Amino acid sequence: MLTLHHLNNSRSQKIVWLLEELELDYRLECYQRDPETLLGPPELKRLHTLGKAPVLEDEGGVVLGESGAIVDYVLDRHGGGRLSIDPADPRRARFLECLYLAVSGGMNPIMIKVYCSAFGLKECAMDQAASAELAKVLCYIEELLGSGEYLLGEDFTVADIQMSFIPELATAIGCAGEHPVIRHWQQRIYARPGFHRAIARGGQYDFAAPV
Ligand SMILES: N[C@@H](CCC(=O)N[C@@H](CS)C(=O)NCC(=O)O)C(=O)O
Repeated sequence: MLTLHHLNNSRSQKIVWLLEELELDYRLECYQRDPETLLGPPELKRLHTLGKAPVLEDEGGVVLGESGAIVDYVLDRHGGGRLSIDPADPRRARFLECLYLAVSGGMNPIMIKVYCSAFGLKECAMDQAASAELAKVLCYIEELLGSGEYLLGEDFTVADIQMSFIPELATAIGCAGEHPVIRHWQQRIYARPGFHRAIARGGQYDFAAPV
């Protein structure tokens, strides 16, 4: 059986959402951030050298500590084609781009801004450059959504789950900008029963907390 190690207020919430959408049987082990340092507990380090959440365990000694890889692994091994775009589908290339953007190009400017803020460097040149990059990513998400329901058109996929953190975190750090199309998409995806089950099981995510 799958075991997901989940830290409160962290990106492991997206994996809870994924597992709930797929209606998989899994064990959820919950950990709390230290209220002062906001770091995860030492137990996470005993599971995986990186010591961060999420960590996913599966039969056969699988222990994965990187959220993007966890998404790929779960879809490959347990997804049965659901929440994905088939490799033969012309939308596959865009789907892959979304998955990578959500964990790299989209998260990088957010993390730079979080660190700038934590180290008293708000509004320094690096912070401003990160704001400009984040604004581009938000414009691109809006462009991808266009007039479609979801990022890949009419099909809700894991790309919507993964990408959902970018505008949420952008809002939390005061860089959301005006993106009505993104707002409508957020309302649509957060109305899903799978999202509500994930919140009930993993807890409400406080996007105002540092990532
Ligand atoms: N690249 C990793 C990053 C994981 C990560 O930074 N997790 C944060 C929560 S969002 C964490 O565990 N922080 C607690 C700590 O560093 O002690 C992934 O996407 O899985």
